[in-house]
Amino acid sequence: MRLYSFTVTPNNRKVEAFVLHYDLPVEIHHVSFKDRETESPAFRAINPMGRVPALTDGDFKLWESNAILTYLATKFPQTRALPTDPRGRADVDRWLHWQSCHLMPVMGALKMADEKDPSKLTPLLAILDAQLTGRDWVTGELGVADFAIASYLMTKIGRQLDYSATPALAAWLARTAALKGFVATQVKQPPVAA
Ligand SMILES: N[C@@H](CCC(=O)N[C@@H](CS)C(=O)NCC(=O)O)C(=O)O
Repeated sequence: MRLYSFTVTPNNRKVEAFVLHYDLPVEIHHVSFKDRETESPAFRAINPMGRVPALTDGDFKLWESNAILTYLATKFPQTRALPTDPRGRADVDRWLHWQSCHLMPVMGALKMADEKDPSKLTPLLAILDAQLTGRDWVTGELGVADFAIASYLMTKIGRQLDYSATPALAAWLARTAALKGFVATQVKQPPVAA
């Protein structure tokens, strides 16, 4: 299995951190944007969107970071990172969609804005804090939702937010940041392309 990645962005970091946390047998290849690798026909044959992360498993090609997370968790059930019962799985899917449909767009808009107004994130952080109150992890056990959401709150903007009004979230973020995979992917600069 081969993961095409670029550690520094949250969508890439969530998958790399997952692979490294569970020591999965996945080769991580850091793409070179400088060499326009993602524009090459070879890469477009893997992901026609020309984006990372992307995964190959034999002749199977997969892109979209959350789909890659759930594929890896399914392929490696020893991770216990994805429930198999319908309600447990739906709960995880809910939080993955929340990350991509709500958290990511608001954080993306904040990143692009000339005048940053982090209060736009307040309702979302309150919802996540309520979910984490009385729980160590987003869906109970450590799993893919933690990797998907935490990677966004570890970005530059995420690190600058004030979490004093969301103590359960703050404690969870500290727990996730201490996970082996997140420690291993804690880079400030893009990795040097091989
Ligand atoms: N929804 C996709 C987003 C993938 C994405 O936009 N990747 C960015 C890095 S985070 C990328 O490859 N950008 C390069 C480009 O747009 O050329 C996912 O979650 O995997």
